[in-house]
Amino acid sequence: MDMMDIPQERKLITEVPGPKSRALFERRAAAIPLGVANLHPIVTARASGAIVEDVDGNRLIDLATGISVLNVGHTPPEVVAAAQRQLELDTHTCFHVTANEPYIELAERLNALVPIDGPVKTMFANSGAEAVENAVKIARKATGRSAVVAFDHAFHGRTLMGMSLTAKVMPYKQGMGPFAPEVYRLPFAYAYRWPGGPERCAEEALAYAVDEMHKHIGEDNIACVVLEPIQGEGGFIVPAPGFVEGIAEFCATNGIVFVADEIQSGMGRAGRWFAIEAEDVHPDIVTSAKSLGGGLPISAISGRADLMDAVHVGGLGGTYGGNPVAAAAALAVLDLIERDALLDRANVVGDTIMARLRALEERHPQIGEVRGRGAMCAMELVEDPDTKEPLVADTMNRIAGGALEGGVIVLTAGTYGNVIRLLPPLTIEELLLADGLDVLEEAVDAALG
Ligand code: PLZ
Repeated sequence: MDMMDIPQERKLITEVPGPKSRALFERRAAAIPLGVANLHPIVTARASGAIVEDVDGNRLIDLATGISVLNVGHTPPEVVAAAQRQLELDTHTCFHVTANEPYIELAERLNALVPIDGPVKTMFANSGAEAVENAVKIARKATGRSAVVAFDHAFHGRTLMGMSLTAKVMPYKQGMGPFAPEVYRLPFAYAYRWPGGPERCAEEALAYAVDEMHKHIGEDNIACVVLEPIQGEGGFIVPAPGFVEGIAEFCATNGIVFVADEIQSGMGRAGRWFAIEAEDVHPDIVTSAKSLGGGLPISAISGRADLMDAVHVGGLGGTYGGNPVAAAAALAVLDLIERDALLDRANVVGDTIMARLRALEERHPQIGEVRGRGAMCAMELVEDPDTKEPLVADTMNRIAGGALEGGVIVLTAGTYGNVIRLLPPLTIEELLLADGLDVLEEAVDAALG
């Protein structure tokens, strides 16, 4: 066992949050702006595998993984060692000044992995938002067009273009406009809430989108469509079958760049390297981030070589993009996903979670829908299954807060904040996952009565 390994067991030695977390949160309140939110009032001391140990010594089961960043688990020794090795060799020269091998090798690895047809090239940035920004820049330069299409319930980041593409106004946009121009929003094929019912969702959403792109935007004006193959922040919305394919076909026919934002859904989370692989669709550009770096900040923009090379020399980049330490960590992450067959594990973990959520759904009519792919699973909660009115925030907080008090970290999501999403490490041990789900189940039972 590695020196820093933490036993993979839930263990509560104080109430949660404990006194040390509470004291640090007082300092935090004085030193850090209100706008930077915390979902849980916990301060981390260290983390390993699927366990987060807080400053009070409590060991919490992490079913949130820093919002989909630790698909390979916290601090796996291979990733830590790769980053440490690179730290001692070279931390930064800036790729624009002198290149480094991890950047080049990671580009080669991703070029071979992304489900894009033909030759592929990849560049790196630091965050998901920056990846989306670059995808739009490349699509605009390559097409000579300016319009960008995004969807209801989408999340693409907090920078100006990212925020403009993001759907939800509170908390992400309120009072922070004006937003980037030439962004158009279309309905997403959200079967559970589709007015005409789930059976008609894909067909109607697609017909509406195509008509809108033709009549109101003009296909010849559209540089790119940016789409999450499974929406993340929006509530783990799996698009109704056929919708994504139809959008991709419309893009291909009309010279529109199809961008799959895989920042949350990629790197094995949905049981495939990239969630879009379930759709029989070949995107033109794929954005990756989060679990790519296994905890270190790095994002990737992979695209058809002809598009990527449409930008003139010097038109892309940034000081830290593809930082060698983060790139070395990312290479170790890709190795781990391959070595430990984590795509298969994602499906096993997902089956376990789905079975438990479905059993809960039987007991509680307020669980309106259980959905997901691979280990990207969620339940949407409502006040009443007929009206589908979202469950009130207070009850949602009791579920997430109840789980935390029991030693399990879960996340909410959704435009209406009424979704519990589960993002455990793909490496989580079965017994630990079962224990975490027991605690969640108790919290749901207590909150829903
Ligand atoms: N695209 C699909 O999920 C980040 C946001 C957390 P950054 N999602 C977590 C928060 O409250 O800000 C995300 C995403 C998709 C883009 C992004 C943006 O990635 O690395 O946070 O910039």
